[in-house]
Amino acid sequence: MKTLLATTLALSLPALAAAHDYTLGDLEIIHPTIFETAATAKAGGGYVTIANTGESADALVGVSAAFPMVELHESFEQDGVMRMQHIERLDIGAGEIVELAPGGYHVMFMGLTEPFVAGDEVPVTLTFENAGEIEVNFTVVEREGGMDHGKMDHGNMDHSTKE
Ligand SMILES: [Cu+2]
Repeated sequence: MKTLLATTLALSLPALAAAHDYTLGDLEIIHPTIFETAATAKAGGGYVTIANTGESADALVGVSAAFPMVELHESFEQDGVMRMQHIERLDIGAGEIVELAPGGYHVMFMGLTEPFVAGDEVPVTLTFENAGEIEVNFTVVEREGGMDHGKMDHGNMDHSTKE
C-alpha cells in the first residue's frame, strides 16, 4: 500500500512514536515486526513501514538475514485465493510511505528450523538502491489476527516468479 506522506504522516507517526525506528538518509524505517509462528512453521513474514521524507525516489532492492532463503514478497488475491510472488524491488517514491503489512508486501523468511517466539529480535539487512544498506532488528510479537504465514504451508503457495 502506498500513501502520500503529507496526508498520512501526521496521523500515523504519533501512534508509532513508542515503536522502534531507524533512520537511513531520508528514509524512516518504522517498527520492523515479525509475528510469532507455529512450532512447525517453515516460513514467517516480516513487516515494516518505510517513509521517504526526501525529494528523490528510492527502492528497497534487497533483504537478507540468517535463514536459508529471505525474499521480498507481495501477497495478492486471485480468484478468491491468496497467493504470493517474489518481487525484485519495492519502489518508495519521494514523499511516500510504503507499508509492508499482512496481506500485502512482506519480507519472507524461509527454511526456518525453529519458530519465531514473541520477544525475539531478528537482525535483518535492508538494502536500498540509493540510501545503501542498514541492519535493523525485527521484533517478534504475538499475533493479533491477519494473514497467518506461520500456519500456511509455504510450499503450496503459488510463486509466480521463480528464482
Ligand atoms: Cu511470502
